[in-house]
Order: sequence, then structure tokens, then C-alpha cells
Amino acid sequence: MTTTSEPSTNSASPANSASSARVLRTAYQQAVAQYWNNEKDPVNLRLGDVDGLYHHHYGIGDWDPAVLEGPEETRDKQIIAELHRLESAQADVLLDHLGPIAPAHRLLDAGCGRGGTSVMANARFGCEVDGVSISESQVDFAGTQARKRGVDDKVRYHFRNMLDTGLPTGAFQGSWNNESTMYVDLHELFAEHARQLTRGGRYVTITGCSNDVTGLRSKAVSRIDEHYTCNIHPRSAYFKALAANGLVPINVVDLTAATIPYWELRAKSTLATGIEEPFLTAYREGSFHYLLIAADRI
Ligand code: GPP
Ligand code: MG
Repeated sequence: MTTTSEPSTNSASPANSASSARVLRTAYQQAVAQYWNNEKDPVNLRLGDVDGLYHHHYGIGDWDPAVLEGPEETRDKQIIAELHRLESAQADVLLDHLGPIAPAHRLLDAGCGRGGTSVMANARFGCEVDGVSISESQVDFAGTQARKRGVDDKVRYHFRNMLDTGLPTGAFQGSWNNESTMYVDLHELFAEHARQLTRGGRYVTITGCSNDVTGLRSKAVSRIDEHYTCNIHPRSAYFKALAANGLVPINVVDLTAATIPYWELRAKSTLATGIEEPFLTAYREGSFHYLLIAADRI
């Protein structure tokens, strides 16, 4: 494993091929980075514009039916605000599972996207947060948001690979993947989290996983993989890889029922991308679960 000196500022490396090659080691990683570098979907940007928290994950909880009422001119705006509220509620539930975090602790957001969960963590705990992404555009975007909020002294984003971040060993009280584990090998990922977490530190993921009970990847799950260029893991893979890397589950929460309303509302909005029906089918047929797993580093 390479070690690099710890970056002290928000920094997307200049787009030069040497630094890119260090971070993006395979053709697959390059393809994933390209997808996210080019991604400018209104379903993410317009939701983030609501309050400057830009998420790349889905939502949980019930929505207010009143958002579908009222004049057509304002309906979209209301639905967008409601979808965004549900996405922020999801990030809040992830943060709820980190355990007690003090301002002196450090947190790590692995696969941080445009940075929303990191900013929420800093606002809640007052501590330093490092986010890593293999998308330079996302790192730039997230860094700009942190500067706009005046939190860039504590919230830093790095153009790094979450499988080998170069961040210090044993320095983090908490770390998480908010819907980014489906891009990587879980053994490599959890080995890197275990390295970075202090003993007794907490790892949390919210993820979509296929259901071992119903067998291999369903058609709906395959469509989700194809849409995002990802590889959804079976539920069992998480527990095997956590156990093999000294991460012991303390909480497992099935959020499937809580996320279905989000997809139902999203399917009714003008921002629907076409992936809503595969998600609804996969969840309803039971071939796919939306799961939170929290584990302690031993
Ligand atoms: C993207 O969020 C999330 C993923 C690519 C991970 C896949 C998640 C699973 C649970 C399988 P996004 O906010 O960028 O997606 P969208 O553009 O559809 O809102
Ligand atoms: Mg989204």
C-alpha cells in the first residue's frame, strides 16, 4: 500500500495523467470516474440547490401528499424540496449510527460524491471530515461548496481512491460509504476502512444489495447495475467481508420499506430518470434490499 503525505486543503489534483493514473488504476475505475465527471443530472443538482447540500444517494421516509396538490407552476418545486428532504433524512440516519462523535474526532466519507453527507456530519459534530472521490469534478464541486459555507477549514475533499486513500492509519473515529460500495471489491474496501479507523471506531454503510434468498441478480437489479455502471453485491458479501477485516456489526437496519415512498414520489416528478421502475420492481419483488450496516472496528 502506498503512503502519501496528508493533504491539508481542499484539493482536486490538476488534471494531469500522472495523478489520474495513481488514483484511477483500472479501465473500470476510469469508466466510473468518467461517468461521475460528466454527470449533471437535474435530479441531483436541482435538489441540491434547495439548500446547498448536494447528495448522491436516495431518500427515506414518508412524503407529504400535499406536495402533489396546488398549482402546476409550483408543484415541481414542492416535489423537489420534498425529495431533497427525504435524501437529507437518509444521511441523518447514517450519521445517527456513528455513535458519539466529539469535535476532536475525525470522520471519513468514502465515495463522497458532491459532498452533502460530509457537510452534514461537520454541522452536527463540529469535527473534521475528509471526503474522497475518484471524480475530480465532484471533488472540485464539493470543495467549492465547503468554501461557500465557510467550513473548508474542517471539511476537505480529496481526489483519491477509497481503496487506497493515503490518509493516516488509525486516525478516524468514524467512516462511511453512503451508497458507493457497489463500485468496489468489498474485501479491499473494508481492509482500507479498518486500517484508517481507530480501535472501537465505527463504520457505517447504507447500500442496495441483492437478496441471497431469491438467488442471483434479478433483471431489475441488473438494470440498476447497467444504469450506474456498478456491481451490486449480495447481502451475504457484506458480512463476510466485514468479518474478514475486523469489523463487527452492531446494527443492521432494513430500510427497504422506508425508501419505497421516495421512489414512488420520484417516479411522479418531472425529474424522473427512468431508473425508478427498476428500483420499485426490485424492492417490491424482494430481490433487492436497502440496508444500513454499522460495524465496530476491533
Ligand atoms: C447514485 O446516486 C447512487 C449510486 C450510483 C449507487 C447505486 C445505489 C444503489 C442503492 C444500488 P445519485 O443520486 O447520483 O443517483 P440519481 O442520479 O439516480 O439520483
Ligand atoms: Mg440522486
